[in-house]
Amino acid sequence: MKGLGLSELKPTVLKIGGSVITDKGEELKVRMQAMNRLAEEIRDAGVQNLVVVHGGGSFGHPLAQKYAIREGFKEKVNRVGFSETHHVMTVLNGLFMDALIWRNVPAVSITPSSCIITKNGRIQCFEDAPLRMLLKMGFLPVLYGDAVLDKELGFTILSGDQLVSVLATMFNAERIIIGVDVDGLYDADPKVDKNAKMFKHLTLDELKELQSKLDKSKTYDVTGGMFGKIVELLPATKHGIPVIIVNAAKPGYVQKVLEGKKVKSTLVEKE
Ligand code: IP8
Repeated sequence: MKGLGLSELKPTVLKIGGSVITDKGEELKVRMQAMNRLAEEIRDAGVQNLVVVHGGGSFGHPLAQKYAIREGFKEKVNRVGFSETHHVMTVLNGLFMDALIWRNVPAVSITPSSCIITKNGRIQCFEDAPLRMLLKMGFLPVLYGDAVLDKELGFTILSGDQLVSVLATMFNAERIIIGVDVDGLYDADPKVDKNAKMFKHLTLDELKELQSKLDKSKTYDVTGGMFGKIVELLPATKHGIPVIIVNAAKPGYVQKVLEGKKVKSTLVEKE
């Protein structure tokens, strides 16, 4: 295994949004068809050096909200809430792992709460040796947004987006692919605003400008966390890692982007 640094591997980091693999309209409802299709797309694209991160959707989020896990440890009841939130994420992850492994993908799950500790919600410790070794050996590591321990708060929620950004920067990723349930990044929520304009290409400066405008925009608050994603991904973009935002709910799109082919999407680059 000597002489195979991760900077040479330059992995691709792929995020699959929780809204793609679960139905956010109903608690604990998985979209098994989408999950199976995405597992096939990942297998067929055959990308070497890939890390997958998935979101929480209707598994992690309702429980995290019910017990206010993000705000930290307060009382006994939210301690059980932490366990429940983490547990349902392992269930969702297990379903995705099934879909991948049954299709012959050498995927291995890495539990974020077992290797990451945050401080005020930001990743502070990351025991990444197993992840590095898995990548070097040609496995597909799969991580997810999780309920994690936090040095200040006791515990909190770590979003898959922060994880993607940190992983990509740590491993000097070749690119980040963000699979969501809309076609790319818009200036308003395309699900409620017919006139929402999609960006095909954004530079870091344009993105920052957009961020300051959108900050004041109430409409954008309802875009299913898209704005939060951008804020999380800014450090990786600054690092020079291109980010492609693509519709993972549309069959074949993720596969094509993984294969380096062009599809309708938003590309965010440093310049
Ligand atoms: O869906 C959050 O991950 P995200 C995970 O990537 C939990 O924001 C546990 C709510």
